[in-house]
Amino acid sequence: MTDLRALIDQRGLVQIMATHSPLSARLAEEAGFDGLWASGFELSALLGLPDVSLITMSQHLEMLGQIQARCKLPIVADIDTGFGNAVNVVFAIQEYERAGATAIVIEDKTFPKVTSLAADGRQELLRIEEFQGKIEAACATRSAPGFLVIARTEALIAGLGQEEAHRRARAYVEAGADMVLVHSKQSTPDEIEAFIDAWDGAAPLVLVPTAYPEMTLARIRATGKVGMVIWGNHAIRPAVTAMQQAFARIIADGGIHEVDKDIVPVSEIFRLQDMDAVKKTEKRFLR
Ligand code: SPV
Ligand code: MG
Repeated sequence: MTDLRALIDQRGLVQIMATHSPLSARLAEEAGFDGLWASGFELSALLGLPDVSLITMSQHLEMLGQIQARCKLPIVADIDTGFGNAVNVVFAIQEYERAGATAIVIEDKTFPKVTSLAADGRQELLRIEEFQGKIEAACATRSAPGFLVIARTEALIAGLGQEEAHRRARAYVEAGADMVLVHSKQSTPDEIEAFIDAWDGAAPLVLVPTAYPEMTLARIRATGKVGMVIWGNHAIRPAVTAMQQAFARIIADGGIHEVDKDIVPVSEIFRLQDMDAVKKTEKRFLR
């Protein structure tokens, strides 16, 4: 398991791809991403549920464990609000470290939370002091020094403005956060770039540019203040696009004869399932 902190020190900026399954994790690894985002949004969507604190810690940990068993990339776990107060955070950190996470992101919303990018989402934030307690609890509980505690502020998402976002980000770094994720749902990078410009660099920032896709990797790197970019839901959305298109074509074409040439062959799925290993095992042990 790679030490993400060391990787960020070495590279300056790492790219983390969203995932919801061992299969999507393996594809992200083969594509060359530096790590995985064990996304609550993606797992909720996979289960056909809205991302409003419905999935349990056990469900999320199970996904993480399954991914970890099949993929070597470091995992950044999206632990939402930490499943309760600081007491719950202590328990969660123990569980996520045991499950093999390299980092956690914890957000300053109240439980149950509402997904950030919903147009009219009900966004309520915790008192700063209470969230500082959760950050301190996470830092005091981790056992691996390389385990990153990333504080996520939803101040811009909640419409509280730049000043409040900075006040919160600074307070979370004072509480011990290694990095600060600042989230925005504006459709242009203006809001996030204004935040970055005024940031004193007390800790590296983390961005999730889903809503403002013109914020390219080069543009993010040029700020010099961002250590991690999370491509937040880019495993589940391309999967949905691909399935919608293929399913519609099968209905329209009256069979799979047309679509077949545009999808991976079954042999590619065998490769991703490690069927070769099964063959070797058969040869060695089946008598
Ligand atoms: C997630 O992927 O679960 C996130 C990112 O938290 S977002 O959905 O943009 O809030
Ligand atoms: Mg989430």
